[in-house]
Amino acid sequence: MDYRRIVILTGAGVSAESGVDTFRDKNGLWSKIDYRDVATPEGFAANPALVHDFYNMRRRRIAELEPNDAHRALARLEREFSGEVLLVTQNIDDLHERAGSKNLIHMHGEHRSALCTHCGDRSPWEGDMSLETPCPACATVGHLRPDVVWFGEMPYQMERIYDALRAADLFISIGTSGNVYPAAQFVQEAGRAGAHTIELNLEPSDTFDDFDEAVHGPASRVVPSYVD
Ligand code: BV8
Repeated sequence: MDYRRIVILTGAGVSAESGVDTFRDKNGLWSKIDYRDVATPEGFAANPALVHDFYNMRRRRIAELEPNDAHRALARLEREFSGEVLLVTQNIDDLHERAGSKNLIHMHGEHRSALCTHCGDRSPWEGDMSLETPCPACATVGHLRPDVVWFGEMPYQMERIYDALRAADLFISIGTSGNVYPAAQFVQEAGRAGAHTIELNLEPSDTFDDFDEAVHGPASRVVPSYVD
């Protein structure tokens, strides 16, 4: 069957071989710091300096890294495929863009964006951020935060994502452990719509049983061999 509408979901595993930390692998970020302290609104309210340090460290790290063959294969698929490809990423890094992907949704936000809790402005952002940093739009100080979606916050563009899942005939999940909702439910949504569902991951994810098909191995090898 040749597909017309593909939805792809990526997680930290697609960027792992570029050097981006994953979260739940044995040396992942959540083994070093409690997610409640740095990836929740409560954590930010309690200790904004700690949260800014956490995201400043990740922003600096991402700036040094390059896309890998998995990112490049997904950008090629979008360029060369005659139907539609929507790439939904849980990642806050910009490696998909830097590889050439354009039809892309960062459902958990982006490291290179700042959100002002005073005026609501979202601005492109480079470099470190702190409570002393003025908002680029309203110039107030003490209201700037990383423009990422923390636990308990609504992910971005959910309506657009669900519309695409319900119209998809192919759903490919790449490099995600299937631990975090609502992303972990996307495979079921696409499956209910009749899409063929595939997991491309280093190892079986927590939602492995929800997929029609799976290929396990490193993304930089498995993704090009699957999409090219
Ligand atoms: C929300 C911030 C509601 C950004 C992150 C049921 C339904 C709905 C919600 C919930 C639910 N049950 C629980 C919830 C609440 C919660 C949740 O899911 N909790 C979990 C812990 C149970 N969800 C939420 O709070 C979400 N919001 O539901 O809002 C709402 C409704 C109305 C109004 C308001 C709110 C928000 C979730 C977003 C949280 N933000 N981070 C950042 O700092 O980056 S979470 C964090 O996990 C990242 O965003 C990350 O992207 C995400 C998923 O992790 P993965 O990408 O999968 O990474 P992980 O390390 O886990 O796995 C990596 C995988 O790659 C592994 O499988 C590994 O084997 C593989 N791999 C490794 N190397 C390679 C590889 N694969 C291939 N090649 C390799 N080389």
